[in-house]
Amino acid sequence: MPSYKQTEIMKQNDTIAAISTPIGVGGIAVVRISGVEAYDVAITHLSVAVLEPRKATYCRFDDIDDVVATYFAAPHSYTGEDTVEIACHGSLYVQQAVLQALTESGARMAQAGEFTLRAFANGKLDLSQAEAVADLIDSVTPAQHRLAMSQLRGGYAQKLKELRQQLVDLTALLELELDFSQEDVEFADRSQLRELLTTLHTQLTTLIQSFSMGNAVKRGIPVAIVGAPNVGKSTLLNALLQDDRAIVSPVPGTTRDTIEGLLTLDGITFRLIDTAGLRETDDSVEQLGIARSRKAYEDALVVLHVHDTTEGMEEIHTNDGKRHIIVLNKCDMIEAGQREVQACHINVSAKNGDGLEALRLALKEAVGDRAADDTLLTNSRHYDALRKVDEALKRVDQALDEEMPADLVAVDLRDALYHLGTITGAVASEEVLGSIFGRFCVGK
Ligand SMILES: Nc1nc2c(ncn2[C@@H]2O[C@H](COP(=O)(O)OP(=O)(O)OP(=O)(O)O)[C@@H](O)[C@H]2O)c(=O)[nH]1
Ligand SMILES: [Mg+2]
Repeated sequence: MPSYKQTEIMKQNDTIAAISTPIGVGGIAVVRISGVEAYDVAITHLSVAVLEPRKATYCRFDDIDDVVATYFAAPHSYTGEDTVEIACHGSLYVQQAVLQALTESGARMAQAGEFTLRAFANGKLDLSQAEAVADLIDSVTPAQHRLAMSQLRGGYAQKLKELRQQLVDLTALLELELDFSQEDVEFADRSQLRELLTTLHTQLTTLIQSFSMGNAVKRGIPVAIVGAPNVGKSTLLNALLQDDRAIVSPVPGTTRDTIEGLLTLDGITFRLIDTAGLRETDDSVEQLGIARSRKAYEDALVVLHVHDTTEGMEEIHTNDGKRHIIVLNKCDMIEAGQREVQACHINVSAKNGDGLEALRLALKEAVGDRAADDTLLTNSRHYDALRKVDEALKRVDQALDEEMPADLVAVDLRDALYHLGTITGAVASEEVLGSIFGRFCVGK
């Protein structure tokens, strides 16, 4: 992992270049060059005399390739510096030759994430937005994409701004009191301060609590499929995924290991986990599988309890914060009129697909609006920082209770502001920057 010294961030008078498209052969590849000399370095290789800003220019790059060059003049570029993007043919040879030509005439190879680091250093992005860019690049599911976009410029980014503003207001109010006390004036009314603090605390708590949901949404909401052997759990998994993922057989105890698959419904991704059927057994392999089933159950936010409808079922009474859905499978084996119909039960036939639509609906309802919220907290670094803000605010609250002098209260408030600042990078350590930008590939 590269280490970013503060001095390195400040020192940006060199020009960097990298291939910004993925390694491999493609239709086209983009080589990017950024820095004070980007334009001069690029133009020496091109068959045109000038590049106009923001115009794509078709020209020749040395005798290597026909390319399209686009010049973004500072500060109107991703990095905030002069940048030239050269789109060449996607041959490995051409990409490397173009990059090499640029580095031989004054640019140096960029480190991982260095373009985005420069964007941060030039105030184009704050730290949480830079992290969102990494998440956006990594996003595979619609939910990951939505959360990354929200962190980049959506509800979540807005929420952080609001929190910061409220903290600043609070501090200002307290400093007013500090000013007064210097003039030896008694400033007794702290009720407004209290009110602001309470509002702030409530919002902060909601955000902190959204972390478990945020994480689940990002990775896929864990849904455990549990039940006795042979009830049709694996058949149900396959039917929901529309894929022949798990082995199905009439032999009880077929599934030994947990088997996962992703299912996306209306933009929400669920991580379905088929498990080994729960029963008493002497088979040591099956026992291991059953232990894994229990673990999958514990970690799940939603549990599908599958029963064979011809065999009856037990009621479930739990209050563990999970959503429980009772699935009566093999409904094709009994007459429609004889099916048990209760609101919390869903009759399905994993075999012929009956009732699967109702089950999908129940899955969506189980997470409901919570998963669609775009102010969910998903980043563990932010989570840690917000917890520290929370602790500092609790100390402020206590100090107010104990009627501490304003300057003591102010210390904790500033502490809260400091920790909030670490999220956006208003205050950032080398270590933090290194771990964030080290996540990127070269060229980003
Ligand atoms: N008629 C009918 N048979 C089904 C249905 N679903 C599953 N089966 C059959 O039930 C048997 C067991 O199915 P599995 O999906 O392997 O059951 P399981 O719950 O995963 O079993 P274990 O992995 O052993 O715990 C197979 O013969 C399936 O074809 C259904 O909806 N209707
Ligand atoms: Mg199975």
